[in-house]
Amino acid sequence: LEETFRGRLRNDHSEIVLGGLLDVFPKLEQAGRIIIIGCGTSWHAALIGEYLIEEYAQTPVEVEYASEFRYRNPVIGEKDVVILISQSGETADTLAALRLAKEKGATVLGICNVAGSSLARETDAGVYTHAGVEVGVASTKAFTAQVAVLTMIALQLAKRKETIDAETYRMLVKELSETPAKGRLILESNKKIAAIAEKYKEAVNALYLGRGYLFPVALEGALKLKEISYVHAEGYAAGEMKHGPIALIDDNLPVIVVAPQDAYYEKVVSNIQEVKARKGNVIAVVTEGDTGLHEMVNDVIEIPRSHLAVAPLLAVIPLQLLAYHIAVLKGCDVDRPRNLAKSVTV
Ligand code: F1P
Repeated sequence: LEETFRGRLRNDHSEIVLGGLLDVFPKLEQAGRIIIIGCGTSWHAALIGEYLIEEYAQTPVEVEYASEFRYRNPVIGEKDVVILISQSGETADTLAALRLAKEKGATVLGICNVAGSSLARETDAGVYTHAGVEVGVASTKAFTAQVAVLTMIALQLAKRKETIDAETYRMLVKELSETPAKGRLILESNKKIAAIAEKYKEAVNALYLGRGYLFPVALEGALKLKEISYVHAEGYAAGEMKHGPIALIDDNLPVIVVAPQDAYYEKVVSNIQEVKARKGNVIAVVTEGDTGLHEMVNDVIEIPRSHLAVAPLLAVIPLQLLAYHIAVLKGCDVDRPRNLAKSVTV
């Protein structure tokens, strides 16, 4: 995160500078619609981007899987701005989506980690995530960096469109600037998370729940567990639990609930009660000091208090660590999971 913010967040919290987008910001301001496209983890980041841009900049956003977008006949034109997200910049579906959007006259922007990649070359403009070299096949720090870039885009756009006031803008830039230090604090829970992983290493299924900005984080937590530990995991918007997944809950099912004290807190607590009433095992990611929840659930992982808009950057870390420890305990190769490729170029 520090690298992603370097030179982009002014120390006095007065400004976000996204040099790569300077020329295209007027296009973004006038966009009738923004379409964000990616695959896998990048698609989860896109969903958070949708929530942030609609909340703060009030531009309509659609999120698409590149693998769907490229094969249908999407209604898209010159007024649309398409943001393509890819760690590698070489994912075949994302590149095909880019070319289709370009052909139809849209402005195409990239969020990418690899300088000189096809995505970086073919987009009109973009932002590098500066997530360093991703050694593991499954995206982790690239996700955090993608979300950080999308948050900066949303806030910068909101400022330019004057859909947020100067005070809110400064407060959110400050919140962003505090996330690297808060992220480091979460890493100190590593041993505790390893102990929780030990308890659940035999699980064959897992359910991840979150609301609002933390719904895509639940999706991402489930994907990480699937990718590196080969445990079947489902991520759900917590409010959707009663529409199906509730049938899965019994005393064998770990349910990982992202439950910081935010605007959705009361609702998430009632979801936890529903799981507990059916004897599910709840691992909750909570705001530090939230002792009320400690008593209600089986295991807790604390994260520092933060504004809702930056919470995904923090809440995903314990979920990545949990997937990592379960994979290690199961003897899986966390860096090179079976059947997966770093760049899916076909
Ligand atoms: C997309 C992706 C990753 C996933 C795995 C396979 O890659 O689905 O999100 O973790 O590595 O590829 P990219 O387009 O972001 O490079």
